Amino acid sequence: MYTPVALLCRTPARSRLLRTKFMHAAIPSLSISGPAVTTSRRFSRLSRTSSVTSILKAVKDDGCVVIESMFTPSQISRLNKEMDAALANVSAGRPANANTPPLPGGIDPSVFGHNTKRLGNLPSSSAAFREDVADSESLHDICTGIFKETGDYWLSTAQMIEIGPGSKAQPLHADASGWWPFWSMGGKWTPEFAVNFLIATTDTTKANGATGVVRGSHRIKYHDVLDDATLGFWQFPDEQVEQIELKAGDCLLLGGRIVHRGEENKTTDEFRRLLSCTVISSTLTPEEAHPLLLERERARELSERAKKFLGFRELATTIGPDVWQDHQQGGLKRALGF
Ligand SMILES: O=C(O)CCC(=O)C(=O)O
Ligand SMILES: [Fe+2]
Repeated sequence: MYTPVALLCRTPARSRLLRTKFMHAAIPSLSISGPAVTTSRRFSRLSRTSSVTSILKAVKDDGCVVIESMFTPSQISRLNKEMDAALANVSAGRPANANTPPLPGGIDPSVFGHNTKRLGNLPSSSAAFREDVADSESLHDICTGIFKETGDYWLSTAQMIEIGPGSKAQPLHADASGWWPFWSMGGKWTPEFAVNFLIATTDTTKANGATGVVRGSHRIKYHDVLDDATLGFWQFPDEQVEQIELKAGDCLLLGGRIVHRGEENKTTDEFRRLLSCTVISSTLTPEEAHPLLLERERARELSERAKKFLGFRELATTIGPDVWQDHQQGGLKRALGF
């Protein structure tokens, strides 16, 4: 299924028909089950030392959770230094995949933010990413809990998103929608299979584009709204989009279903930075081909769990065979020589 998020965020267009439908969508009725949507309660703000159980509960109940100080000031400053250098070579108003052809009609700047820079392939460009993020104890503890029903997990894509002054809001979307199970889950419960760790490397504020989320949208019943030919189920009035401000080092963990967007940067001089780190079940294919892109000499230095996270090890699934295997030479460790 072609989805707006695939068009707007990361992937080139595949289905002209569905894209055309989306572009002309009217605002449809929206079906959110469960308690009435209310903006009076804050989203949970937990911390690096909070129990994984409490973090998972918050994601299940609210669709997202803030994990305060998940990264230390020195980790963030190291990351930012590397990003300063890497972002200097990135053009604004383009998707993270610099090879993606421009969208028809010259709409790239409005879709990707005319003053927004996106940088992918972070394992290759950042030692801080390889050592502090891909090997983060909290990230792995949380992922182990989140993906326990389906097995192992790996990195789909990591992107630095720097929203510059004047960039408009990104289109609303849900991150798990890039994978087929999202569209077939209907009203039934399915385990999380794609989550996003949005790690602030600058403070994010309502003025400079702090991520906006739609409360209750993780309960949209897609089997109902997909019958609506307008495909406008991610269109919400601005009043329903609540911005979640973060301090540098905080992480906004999004479950795969919650509808959200990077917001407009209304400042004249602030560059909002967020590292978007999408992690998926081992049963799904990642967006970036990390093990084919990262130089072997760098991969060799990774911790065991970071090797697995970036695709240099086999991955277990709970109901099928292990995936990403070497069937002949005694495992990837042996085949790779590290
Ligand atoms: O920039 C943001 O605040 C949100 C980014 C986002 O939605 C994504 O990376 O999927
Ligand atoms: Fe997103």
